Amino acid sequence: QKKPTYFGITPPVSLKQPEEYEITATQKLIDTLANYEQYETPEEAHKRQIVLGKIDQIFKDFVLKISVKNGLPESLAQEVGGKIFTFGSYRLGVHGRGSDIDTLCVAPKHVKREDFFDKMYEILKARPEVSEISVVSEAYVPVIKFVFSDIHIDLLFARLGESEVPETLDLSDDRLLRNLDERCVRSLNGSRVTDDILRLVPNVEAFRTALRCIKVWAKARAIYSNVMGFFGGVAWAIVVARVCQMFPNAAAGSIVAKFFRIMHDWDWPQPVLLKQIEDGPLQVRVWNPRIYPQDKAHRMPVITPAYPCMCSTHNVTQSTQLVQMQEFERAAEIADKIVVGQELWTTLFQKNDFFTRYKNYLQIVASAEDADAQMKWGGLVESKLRQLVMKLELVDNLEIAHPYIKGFEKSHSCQTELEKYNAYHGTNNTGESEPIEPITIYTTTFYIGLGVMKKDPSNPSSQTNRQLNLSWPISEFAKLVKSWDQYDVEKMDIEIKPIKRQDLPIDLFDESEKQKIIKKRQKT
Ligand code: 3AT
Ligand code: MN
Ligand code: MN
Repeated sequence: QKKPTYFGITPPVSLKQPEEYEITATQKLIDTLANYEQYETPEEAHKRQIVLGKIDQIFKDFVLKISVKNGLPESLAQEVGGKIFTFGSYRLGVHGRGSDIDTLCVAPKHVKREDFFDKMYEILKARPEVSEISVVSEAYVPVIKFVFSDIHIDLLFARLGESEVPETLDLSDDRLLRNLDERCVRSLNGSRVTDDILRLVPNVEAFRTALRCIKVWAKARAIYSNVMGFFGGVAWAIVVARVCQMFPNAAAGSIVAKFFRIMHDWDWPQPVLLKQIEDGPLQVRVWNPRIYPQDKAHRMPVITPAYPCMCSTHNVTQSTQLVQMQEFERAAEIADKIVVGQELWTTLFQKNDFFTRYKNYLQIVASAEDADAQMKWGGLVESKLRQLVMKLELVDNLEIAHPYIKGFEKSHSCQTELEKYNAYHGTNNTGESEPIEPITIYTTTFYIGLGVMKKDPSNPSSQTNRQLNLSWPISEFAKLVKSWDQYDVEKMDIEIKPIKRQDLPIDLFDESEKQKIIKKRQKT
């Protein structure tokens, strides 16, 4: 069988070489991204390499130490190896100055998970370059997080079934996954997916520039968050890679312009694939909407290329899909003009208008009386917020429940009953109040924009009853988050209430927006 000479599951759409104007537009894109501080300096790049080299050495020393401890003669222990791999934005070559380095440590069979999360942690902690170190060994993907000479590192661990891990090891072989602990399979996955993406694009440089552009755009437009139901880093990388496959010779600027149109016109829920989904040696589920009802429910499936293939966008809801489609449409119109020189790239990156777009919002305040508890509680509420969105989507007359991509954290030192009340309820009430024992309350506040259905002129009754009844979604959501096994009724609370646009806290806006908002509010 003859191997196809192209990347992807269909032949390219066009093999056209870029025109002069497309090369110009791409150069302007690179300049604009540089102005947005998206590229690190050569010194910073060099520093990252030094840090990675040190971590590699620390890990190899650690593997050697464990091997000797396990009774291996020193001479043999020198041979067992151990290798680090990077993944995430650094591996893709689209990282910014503040990005972390996502690093996977691969060890031979006799190095146990506990060894890594105890001993390797101790060794790192003792290094003078290391600060802010913490272990999350119970997570879905266990990780050691730390800062090494000012560079943030996420360190994952996988233990293979072999007795040696040579420097030549390649993680692409599916057979490596046999008989591995599930946590190891998950830890290997990030690296296998990024490597596959790079292997499956025809022109890596064009892909990188296009993806950098899409990341800046998606963050500015507030549609970059897997947790909240939008595409996350992996999904954005895959969809950009797919468009690169369709136009192997196109310049990055044109790939971006085509990208928005293609995403907008895509026949969702047809999946975005970089290669055919394949079966493999594990007893794990591979994405398949014909077999699994959950998979069939995915609205905008973007499938990871490495076995076992998974949907990176299972969190997308009716509302977040609608928001993304609106953004694709806006961006397509702007990008078409940019490519022919009639518009600037900065127009594409204009900040979203989330906090002025809707007349009504839902405000969700998660609070606790100590910072540590609030970190966990705020995280739990965030991870469940999509459930609230999906319940809101069922409310009569509600067209869209649009979650903002991040929560806002605040600490409030309270001296009076009223201040305490305000902190818990996200209000700003004033008046006389009893002094209390001073207390600090920590809050994380989330917002969901509520778009009401347009009036239907052909149906007069639709104009009368336009009240939104939100009580069921609100009470159900409160019940859901409070059923968390670490919920502490004494220390934690949640307040969910509708809030009008003009009552949104002013600190949601940046300095340039504030003046305008204040003036507008004084008028009404
Ligand atoms: P940055 O430049 O670092 O902001 P990134 O794409 O590298 O962008 P992350 O470092 O957050 O983003 O994530 C890198 C990869 O790690 C993406 C995904 O494969 C994995 N990952 C991130 N967060 C989680 C998580 N909570 N659980 C499991 N895997 C995760
Ligand atoms: Mn990263
Ligand atoms: Mn990371």
